[in-house]
Amino acid sequence: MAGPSTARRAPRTRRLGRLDGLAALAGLAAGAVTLGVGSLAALVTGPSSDPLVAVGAAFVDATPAWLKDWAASTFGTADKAVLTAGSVLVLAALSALAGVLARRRWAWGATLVVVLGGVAGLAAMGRPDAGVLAALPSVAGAVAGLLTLQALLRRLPDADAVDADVSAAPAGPTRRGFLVGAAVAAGAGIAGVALGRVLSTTRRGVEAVRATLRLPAPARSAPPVPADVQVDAPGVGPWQTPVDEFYRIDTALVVPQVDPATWELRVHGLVEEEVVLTWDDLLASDLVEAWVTLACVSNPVGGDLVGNQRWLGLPVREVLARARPTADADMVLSRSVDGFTASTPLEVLTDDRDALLAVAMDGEPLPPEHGFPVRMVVPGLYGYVSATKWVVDLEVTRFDRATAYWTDRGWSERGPVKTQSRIEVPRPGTPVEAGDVVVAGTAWAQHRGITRVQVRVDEGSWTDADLAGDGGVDSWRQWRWTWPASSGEHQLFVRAFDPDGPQTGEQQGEIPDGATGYDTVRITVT
Ligand SMILES: Nc1nc2c(c(=O)[nH]1)N[C@H]1C(S)=C(S)[C@@H](COP(=O)(O)O)O[C@H]1N2
Ligand SMILES: [Mo]
Repeated sequence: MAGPSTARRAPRTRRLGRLDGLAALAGLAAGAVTLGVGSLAALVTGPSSDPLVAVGAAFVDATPAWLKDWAASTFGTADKAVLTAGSVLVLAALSALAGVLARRRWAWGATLVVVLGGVAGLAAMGRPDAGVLAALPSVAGAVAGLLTLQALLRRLPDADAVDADVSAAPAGPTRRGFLVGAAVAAGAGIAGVALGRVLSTTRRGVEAVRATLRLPAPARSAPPVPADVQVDAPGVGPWQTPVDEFYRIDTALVVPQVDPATWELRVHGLVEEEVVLTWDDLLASDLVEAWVTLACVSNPVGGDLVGNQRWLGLPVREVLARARPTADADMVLSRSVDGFTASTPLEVLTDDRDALLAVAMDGEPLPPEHGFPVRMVVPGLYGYVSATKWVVDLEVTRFDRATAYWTDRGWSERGPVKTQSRIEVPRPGTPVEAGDVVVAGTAWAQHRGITRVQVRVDEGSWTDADLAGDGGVDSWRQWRWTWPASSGEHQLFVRAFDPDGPQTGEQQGEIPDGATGYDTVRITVT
């Protein structure tokens, strides 16, 4: 039975448990200080050297394609925020553990902190744009974290005082004193992270440079857009996608900040002559303007990872002509400042289409998240094999010699856009009344052009829809059909034609080279 000694041991265990709780708090506070110092130090060494960013980016690159796909389809474009939140949670757990270990034996906790700092430092050094000091923020952060942890653990009340109120244990460290110290450290760390994030986007003044840039007038303007490209049907999206609504897809956790003054494009590999193009060279060249619809290979049937815009840029073939590719070359591997790569067939970049090194969208310098200062835009190809943002390098090579970012993750090495169409009105689930109902949407077959769109109701036959004005073969085309709707449950289907015939109705998912199948909506007619 419980004697006096066991009666005393139980509360002592509880007191030790509370000490572990306080030690975990010390660990959390030290973790926050680590991130804060790391984030501030990264202001000097570059955004990708921020420990949290570096680890997240390395994780993104190491993620298997199926997991990335699942994350993108589950969280959509919030996948980056989810990744950051997940990393912070894991880091918080490890920090708390470091605190608990360090209280028992300093060397254990310290080792964990050093290992975490080392992993972050290595991840930062492994980023494609890493500078020589890339590991510095992680190292500085780990040192600051260790000092914080040590200072806080010294302020831990001893086991017997942990429960005592202040007046009962006036001499030694108190619980309240410890909590104040931990809160101050954690607050300082979080403030450091916030300040680092805010300053990193303004510090280099790339946004300021962008705001004052003057772009030259095009040497060749885009052909005038017919007045009737926008179909007369409320609810159909704009033919010209507003820049701030243009979909964004990339692997960058922080938007790369590239100063045009230091931007260079190196063209090398299987060429007679290496070429280095500066921003001034680029702007001094004859720039052309073109309407091009950009689409993502991950766009599901009926999806909205597609947009149409007016781009200004230098045809890639002009730059390639200066470099003179050798006869055995068949591919150009474009590379962005953050290491993303795309493999584009050489023939697509040298034929007469408007494959551009683009500097503007809708007449304004590219927004940073769309590739400022220079990106590629290639009519007819999905973005993952052509539309490299923040592009800094073109390696002329061969498909049997080099592979690109998404090809290494299971996607096709070539990505011509598949002919697609979607129904935008009526929206699924909206009740409509029997009678004439406007059915309308958009179709695209970049660089081939949409020649016809047909609609089908239930198992009926295909009927031609009216096509809106034609903005050119590289742009999408809107369509409209008046449906004599009878009451009941109905299902509408759409299909588009390019000069080679109708799109396929065979259903395929996005992997490995783009989804196919008919877009469809179910409508209840009353
Ligand atoms: N540097 C870089 N460029 C990139 C990508 C990327 O991850 N990194 N993603 C590509 C993909 S998959 C697509 S669909 C387009 C999207 O361009 P947007 O974000 O301007 O719409 O950019 C392409 N260019
Ligand atoms: Mo994409």
